[in-house]
Amino acid sequence: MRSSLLCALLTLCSTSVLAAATPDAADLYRKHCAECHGKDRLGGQGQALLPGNLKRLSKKEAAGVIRNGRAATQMPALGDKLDEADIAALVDYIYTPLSYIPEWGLKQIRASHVVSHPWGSLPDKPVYDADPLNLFVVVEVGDHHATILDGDRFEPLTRFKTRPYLHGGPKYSPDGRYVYFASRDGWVTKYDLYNLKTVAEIRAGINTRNLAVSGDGRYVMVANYLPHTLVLLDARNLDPIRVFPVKGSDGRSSRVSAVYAAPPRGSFIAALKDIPEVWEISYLDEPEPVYIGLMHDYRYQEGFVDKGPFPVRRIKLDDYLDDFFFDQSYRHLLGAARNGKHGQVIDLIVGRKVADLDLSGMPHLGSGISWDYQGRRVMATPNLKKAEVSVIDMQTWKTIKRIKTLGPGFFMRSHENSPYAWVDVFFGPNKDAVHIIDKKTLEIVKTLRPEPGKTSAHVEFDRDGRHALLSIWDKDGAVIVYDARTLKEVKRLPMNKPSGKYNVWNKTHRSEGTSH
Ligand code: DHE
Repeated sequence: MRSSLLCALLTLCSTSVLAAATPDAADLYRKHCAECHGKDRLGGQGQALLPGNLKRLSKKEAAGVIRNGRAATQMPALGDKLDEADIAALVDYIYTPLSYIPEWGLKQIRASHVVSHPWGSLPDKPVYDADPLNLFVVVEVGDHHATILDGDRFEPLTRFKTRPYLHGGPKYSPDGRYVYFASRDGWVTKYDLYNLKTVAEIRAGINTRNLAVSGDGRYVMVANYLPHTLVLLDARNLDPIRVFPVKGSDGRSSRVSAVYAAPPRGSFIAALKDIPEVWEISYLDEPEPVYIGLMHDYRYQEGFVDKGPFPVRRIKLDDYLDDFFFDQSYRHLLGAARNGKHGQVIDLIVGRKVADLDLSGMPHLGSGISWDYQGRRVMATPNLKKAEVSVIDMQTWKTIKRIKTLGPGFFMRSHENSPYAWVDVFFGPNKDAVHIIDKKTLEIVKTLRPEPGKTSAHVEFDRDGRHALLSIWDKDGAVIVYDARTLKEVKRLPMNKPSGKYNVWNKTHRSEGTSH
């Protein structure tokens, strides 16, 4: 009796010692990671955690991210919840290949397709009397909704449920009638802004970055992290046309950092995350000749890997690209790797790097803007790791000023008709501040704190540049309308964590003060 009790105690003891020595990684993952990265590690609000998607991160760095969080993302520090053994177990877990990764090719994409109102079936006239070109789409990530805002009266026209985890700017058709949203889990939604109705949806990937709409409005291109693909859709009903596997010349595949349309070039430009290449995919019909910039047909230069419809041109680079920006002519692409010390300028006509950029603060180039300063064009970008805005001369590609801010920022915005550029302080104790920079002097002229203690971020101007709209990023948040000249508050609209707002006119006219 006594010996069996002893035996039972010993077993209990050894089990708990064993349990302490070998943490249950799957359980830890379920508790701490699954909500954002998906229960199957295939991504959700956070990226997919699979060996193929973690190629640029060493295991040591991955442990650091789990312990300390990741700058400029929603990844929190878990170091106070997990000990070193837990962290090591989680690292091993996420670097273990899944026994099965679901396929997401044309067949699966087609099977997800829903068309509620086929192309041409709804009236061609707005169902409201507001200016359809001065609407704002406001994405409210707090409860996954979007509000359509009349940009003259600043009154909502409607509010509707979106797919969860929308990320990146929704993109408009060139006439401003339709808006296309992408969610991090791969859904593309097309919404008719005249009839205020969702017209079609399709799941183009498992874990998606963003989408772009061609300059002629005929195509939508979707950039994916998982699978490693670009997906081309017919913009009318979102029918899939082609899946481009993203592979380098050595057969290695890559996530896509982002895709944008370059309307003057008639192409989509995609930056790749795991291969140092930029891809340019022409959407122009053959055999129409294309003359751009230097007046020669770039499609017949060396470098295109195929010459069929939607030919892919590969431009080799020195480094990966996580983020990029175009000049107004779309001849130059300014790009940077998030962990890189320098950015690079790529001339899209000659197809190679032409300059380095002095950018070491992890620039958020996708959020950059440009304007004329003392007779030359400059671009300015916030930095995700440094409390400064970098201002770059776009002729010499030199950084001409570093404007010190109260903390790293995420978004910068202006308008042709405004003397000011607005930049948020997204991170740190001053996350409730937003700076207003005089574009003529490159000095901060005012710092607003619209809602002390709450993150204020992301500004977008109305069509004429007379008002600037700013978000309070909180479940109990708001969009605040400012008079863009006097910098006084005009109106406050309660909203549920409004992440971004997008003005139809400014986006469709490629305003120099906003992203396109
Ligand atoms: Fe974004 C745009 C990448 C984290 C909110 N973000 C973009 C774009 C890219 C990008 C490439 C441009 C796409 C477009 O508009 O077509 N974002 C990244 C990252 O790599 C990063 C740092 C890490 C990640 O998790 O992917 C990142 N982004 C965030 C956030 O944590 C933010 C603040 C909250 C969220 O929703 O996840 C965030 N990103 C946004 C917003 C835009 C955006 C609101 C659109 C800005 C615009 O005005 O166009």
